[in-house]
Amino acid sequence: MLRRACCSQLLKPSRHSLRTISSLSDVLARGAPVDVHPEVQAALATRQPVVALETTIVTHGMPQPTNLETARVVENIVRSQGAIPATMGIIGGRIKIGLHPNELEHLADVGSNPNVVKVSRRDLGPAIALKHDGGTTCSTTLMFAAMAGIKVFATGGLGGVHRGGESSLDISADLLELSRCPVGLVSAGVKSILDIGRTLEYLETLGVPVVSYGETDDFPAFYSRKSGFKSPWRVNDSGFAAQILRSQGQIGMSTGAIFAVPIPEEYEAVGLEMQKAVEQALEEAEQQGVNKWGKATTPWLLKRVGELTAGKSLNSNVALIKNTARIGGQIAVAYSDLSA
Ligand code: PSU
Ligand code: MN
Repeated sequence: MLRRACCSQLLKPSRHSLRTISSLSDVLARGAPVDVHPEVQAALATRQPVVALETTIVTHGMPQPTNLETARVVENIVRSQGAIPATMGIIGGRIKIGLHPNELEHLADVGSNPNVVKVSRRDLGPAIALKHDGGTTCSTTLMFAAMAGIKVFATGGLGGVHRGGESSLDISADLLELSRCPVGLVSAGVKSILDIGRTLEYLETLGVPVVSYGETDDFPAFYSRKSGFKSPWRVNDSGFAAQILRSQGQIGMSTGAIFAVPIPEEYEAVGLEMQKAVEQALEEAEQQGVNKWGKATTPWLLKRVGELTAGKSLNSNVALIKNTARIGGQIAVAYSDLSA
């Protein structure tokens, strides 16, 4: 009897040992400052589809007032697909899983609140303890989604290995987080401010599948539908995307996945112009030593590309995130259909 109990224990590792992120109930039981929006809570309790959304794009990625307008539109697009949006953020040191409209407005009003922090994983403890406001990067949005059991996260651009990253070691925490959060991240690929080849290599090392979503296996480069690199996998249907997430979960993998959705075709023409601006911004950053500023590098480059393209990059940015929100909503719906 004793041996039997022992063996079955070996065969049945506790749920806990498979998890790298605490569940929301454990986090709340430990008294962590986390507020879940009632609508999100109700959706999670009844296994309705939910899509996580980030807010670094609101606080550090887009200028006012486009930042707030886009965040609202993106929430509505998620709803139009039959899913509930959960926009993440940090307000006064409290983690928000789903923001109330006034909280989203508060975070977006960076003019009145210039100290709002870009909160990546390493910033989370300090931002909570020191009661800061913060926009969540992909890394912290992934963490909160995993905590809450949200399976899909839609955004524009993911962080990656910066150019020269092989010596500077400037590699976004987003990548490592994708290896420990079982969440499908829907994005328009990574921007060519990054080293796209090394970003894909690093994701392979971390065991994170990169899946092109659509008609080709080209890995998109944010403003442009092609980066010159291929994704190792492709799907063209939300059901298959959802099945990938479910399969990973069934075999106990804690890994997420990247679904790379190219920018709509009508924006492709300006992609070349964007590319020139990206190269110029990178040169300027190098000359001015922006790379030495760490977390400010990405926001600085995004802002400079916007200036150099007289706002055209912003139009593209809005268009591609609307698109990823739509697909994200569809994948979330397909995932909850699978588990129904
Ligand atoms: N890329 C974009 N727009 C963005 C970001 C990246 O095109 O707004 C943001 C995302 O929140 C991403 C973060 O998670 O920047 C990555 O920053 P870093 O490279 O410092 O990790
Ligand atoms: Mn960095």
